[in-house]
This record gives sequence, C-alpha cells and structure tokens, in this order.
Amino acid sequence: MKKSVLVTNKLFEEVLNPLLNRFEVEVFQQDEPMPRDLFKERVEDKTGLIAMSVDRVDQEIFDIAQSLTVVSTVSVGVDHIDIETATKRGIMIANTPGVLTETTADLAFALMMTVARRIGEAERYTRSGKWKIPIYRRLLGTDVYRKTLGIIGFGRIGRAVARRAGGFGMKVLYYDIARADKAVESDLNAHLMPLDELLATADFVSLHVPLDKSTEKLIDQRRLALMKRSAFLINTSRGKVIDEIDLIKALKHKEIAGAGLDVFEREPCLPRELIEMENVVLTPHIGSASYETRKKMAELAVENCFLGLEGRRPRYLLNPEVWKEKGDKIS
Ligand code: 8YV
Repeated sequence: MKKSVLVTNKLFEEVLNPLLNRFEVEVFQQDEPMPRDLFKERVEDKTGLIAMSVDRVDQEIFDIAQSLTVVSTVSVGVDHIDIETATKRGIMIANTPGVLTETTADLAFALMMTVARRIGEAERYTRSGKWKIPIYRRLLGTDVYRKTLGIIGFGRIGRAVARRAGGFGMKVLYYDIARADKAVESDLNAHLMPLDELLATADFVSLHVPLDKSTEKLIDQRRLALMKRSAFLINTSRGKVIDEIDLIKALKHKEIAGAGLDVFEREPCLPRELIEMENVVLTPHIGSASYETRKKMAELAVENCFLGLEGRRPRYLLNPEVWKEKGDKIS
C-alpha cells in the first residue's frame, strides 16, 4: 500500500509534484485553516502530515494518527506542535527555517517605520477626504534614523533586522540567552545588553524569540513599565510573547508611544481596544507573506516530508533523537 500524506492547505499546486508522484496525497483545497473535526478525521490513516502554523498538532492528533511518521510544518515556529509527545512516539518533526528570514525582517522594519511615521493614520486620513489644505503640524511622527533599536532574540531574523538598522544609522542593542560570536557582533555593530536594561534604553524594541515556556508573556506589565514613554514595541514573533492585556493598558496610559503588531494572543481574534487605537499598527500575521517566500516555505516543507517518508533524514529535522532511534537508516 502506498504511503499517504495529508496537506492541510492548498499551498501552490506545482510544489506538491514530488509527493504526488510517490504517495497518496490528500489536500485540503481551501485557503483557510482546516476545520479541527475534519483534520482529525482525515489525518487518521496518514503516514505524513504537512501542517500550517494554525493547525494544533497535539497529543489528540498523535493518538488518532497511529501510522504517522513525519510531521512537516510550513513555518519556522513550532509552538503549535507537541514535539515532546512526537519524539516519544518516534515521529519526525521538521520545519522551514532560513527561507523566511529576510521577508520577516522586512515586515518588522516596515511596522517600525509605519508606527513611527504614522503611515497607517496618514493613509486613512488621505483616503478620508479630510485633506483640504496642508497643515504644518499635522501627523508629525518620530524619526527612525539614528535611533536605538533593541532586538530581543538574536537568531536569524533578529540579525536580519539588525542588518537593516545599519542602513538607518541606528544603534543596535540585543538580548539573547546566548551571546553571538564576536565577529557577528562587530559585523552588525550590535551590543549585548541585559533584557531590562535594553528595554529601558531602546527607542524601538523588536521581538524575535520563539514561543516556549520561557518566553510566554516575556513582555508583561513590569517590563513594559521599563520602556521609555517615547518607545515603540514591534512584534513579528508570536502574540503570546506579550501579555496583551498589559500592553493595552500601557498603550492606553501612554506608558509607551505605540506598537506595531503582526501577531496576537488569540489569532484571528483581536481585542477591540487595539483596533480602536490610533498609535498601533496591526497586520494579520503576514511576516513571511511574500509570494517568493511562501513558495520556498512550501517547497521546503514538501522536501522535508518527502525525505522523511522515503526513510531519509528531513533537511530540518527538529527531533534528531527520533532519527537516531531509526538506527540502520543512518548512513
Ligand atoms: C506562518 C510563521 O507560519 O513561520 C512561521 O513561524 O509564523 C508564519 O510564517 C505562515 O503563516 C505559514 O503558515
């Protein structure tokens, strides 16, 4: 019997060809998240799963899908997957790092520019027809040029943001649990700083940490209070890294100047207070959403799944312990 794969989004048709030639492939043919009940029903007999970051791949799914050997997610973030349970059950988990780095860094920078220069407000104003005569003191924003950027999480995306900051003459501070190599620090002109100190110093704070137990609600009331009243918070990582209720309070009480947010605690639900605020810029989780990048992510996810099902090591395997257990497949 041929191995079978469930793909929970239609991705790009041509990208699926390697799988179609070798395996039975079932694709959820819609551009929206696969409903949970349908997901549970269709994954039951599958050997491979290509999932999106909106699909919760948890113990319930692993209990249902007893034949599953590989889960390949079309994302770099893996907080939607219970990797611990997968590992115990010998299921390979793979993701798509690298290909979305620059695109996500572009969005972080775009949010920074948009909120600082009030581009969202300016755009709404221009369309509203209220622009009759030029007013010298209208829609004044804040300069980005030569300001201090604090990057929290100095992995691939954090560093790509730092590279962009160089072109704006910004001073770059970073916080991470591991110090970057000296060569990287000097190349990016980036300085390591303790988290609380960075928050108190930066004009812009941009979040680039993965979501896990150690980063959940990392930015809470206490840390928001450390930020300058003139500072802006940018988030393209995961919504749960910020305590959203605390953020709303800080914005309301003008404890910080504004925020640029691409991710939220309970996507796609947004608190009404955020929607009504002028000093925030909100985008619907589009960090990696360029045509080129989304295509590369899909290709890589397909490749990871294909390799896993062929008994070969997926390119970006996150739980290599499972691979070692396969013993004779190591060559
Ligand atoms: C989404 C992302 O996964 O890669 C990630 O971690 O958050 C995004 O790229 C994207 O919407 C694809 O599902």
